[in-house]
Amino acid sequence: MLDGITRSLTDVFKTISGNAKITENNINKAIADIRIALLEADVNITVVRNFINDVTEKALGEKVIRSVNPGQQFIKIVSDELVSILGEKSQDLVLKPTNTLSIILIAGLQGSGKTTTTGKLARYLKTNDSRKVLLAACDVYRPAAIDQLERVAEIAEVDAFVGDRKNPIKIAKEAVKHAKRNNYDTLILDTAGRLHIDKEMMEEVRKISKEVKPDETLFVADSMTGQHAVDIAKEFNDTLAVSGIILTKFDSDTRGGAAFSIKQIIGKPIKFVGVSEKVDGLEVFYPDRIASRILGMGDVVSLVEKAEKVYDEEEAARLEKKIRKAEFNLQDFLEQLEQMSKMGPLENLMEMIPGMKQQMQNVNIDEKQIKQQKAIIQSMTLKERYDPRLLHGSRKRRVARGAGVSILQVDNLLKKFNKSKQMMKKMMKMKGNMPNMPDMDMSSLLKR
Ligand SMILES: Nc1nc2c(ncn2[C@@H]2O[C@H](COP(=O)(O)OP(=O)(O)OP(=O)(O)O)[C@@H](O)[C@H]2O)c(=O)[nH]1
Ligand SMILES: [Mg+2]
Repeated sequence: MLDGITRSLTDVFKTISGNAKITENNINKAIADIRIALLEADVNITVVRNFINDVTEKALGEKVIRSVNPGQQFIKIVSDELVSILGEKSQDLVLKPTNTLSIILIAGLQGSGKTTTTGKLARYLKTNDSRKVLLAACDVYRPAAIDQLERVAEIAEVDAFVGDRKNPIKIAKEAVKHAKRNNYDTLILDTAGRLHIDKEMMEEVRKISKEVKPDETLFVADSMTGQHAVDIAKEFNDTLAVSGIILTKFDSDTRGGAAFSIKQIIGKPIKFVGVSEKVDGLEVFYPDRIASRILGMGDVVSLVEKAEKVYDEEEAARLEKKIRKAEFNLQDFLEQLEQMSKMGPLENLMEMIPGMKQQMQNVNIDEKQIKQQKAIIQSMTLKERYDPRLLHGSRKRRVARGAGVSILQVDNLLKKFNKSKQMMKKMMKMKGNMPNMPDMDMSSLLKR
């Protein structure tokens, strides 16, 4: 269903690949085309606007890596941004261990695919997690709804509970009792859908939720309804504290906007997508795979990732040389801080370097502080960054104001910078004798 976006983006990249470097001029057309592609795919306008701003800023701010062409690098930037919009990583269901009953409440509009999804989810949890699943039919309004759920349960090879076939809240309550008594570990409640949001329906599902206190409340949205799905999801989320979204009919020929907008606007993750009418047509939602499917350019993305790694290594070598010659300046320091933020949470990074965690135990890593340090350096002119000795009186006041900090904080940064510069020099001398030491110890810069 994402073909439309894919096609438009492929054209965009063809245009930009011929250019020697990324400039405002040569990405303008590409950015405008991406904008149109997303709007045509029915992505929410605010989401599109933020996306475009972020991509532009990153594309112009990024240094071009020598071994890839700007078009390739631009694809990587767009890909990263797509992933961040879709939600970074896949999100599992959060259920209790199988010695207690976990409850999943399924809600959504009429025809969105709730009953079908209930069956798929049962099959998924049974096959992947060996769960003992019970389905309950809380839709008593549509004449054939209960029969449909029983059929769905049969296909998924799980049991169904129908209760008194009259009162959804009572059915839900009794289903919980029945499940506990018979050692089921997972109960999925299929609820009634209506054509539009109406008070009665919301009230009913809210009461069921209050009664059974579900572990997961999954909102089922038909991806074919585009932006409409987002508005509805918002209303459900206000009433029900939705914990995740399942986008159905992802296999259909829709424009795909819902997938982009829903996570951004509702702030809840898409956990699964429905990809067929069959019982096994449910897939975990992997943002990076979707992004690369959209771009149809997975190879390029991994090529750039590799090149970036080489680039980072070259950059580290360049810095090391500067430090040896005591040329390390605040601009380099800023670049180091940026590299560090790019690599993700510092705690994780430290864990990746053998022996680093112990060394860092007394060091308080504060990402907010890093942000502040970056802001201070960013408020300096290039000249000041190269020669911090210039920073006196009015210059210092200007920097403090620019970064929204006190003069004392600017002084602190400068002190730390000077100290670390000396320390780095010492370390570099040591490193000459110890070739296996990690490349650079930034710990002194991070101490409060
Ligand atoms: N192609 C495709 N069809 C789907 C998918 N999910 C559901 N459907 C179809 O959508 C239609 C409606 O599905 P139901 O599961 O009955 O929807 P519902 O939300 O339970 O509907 P009500 O109970 O009437 O509110 C059926 O024809 C399903 O086969 C999907 O992921 N892909
Ligand atoms: Mg149904």
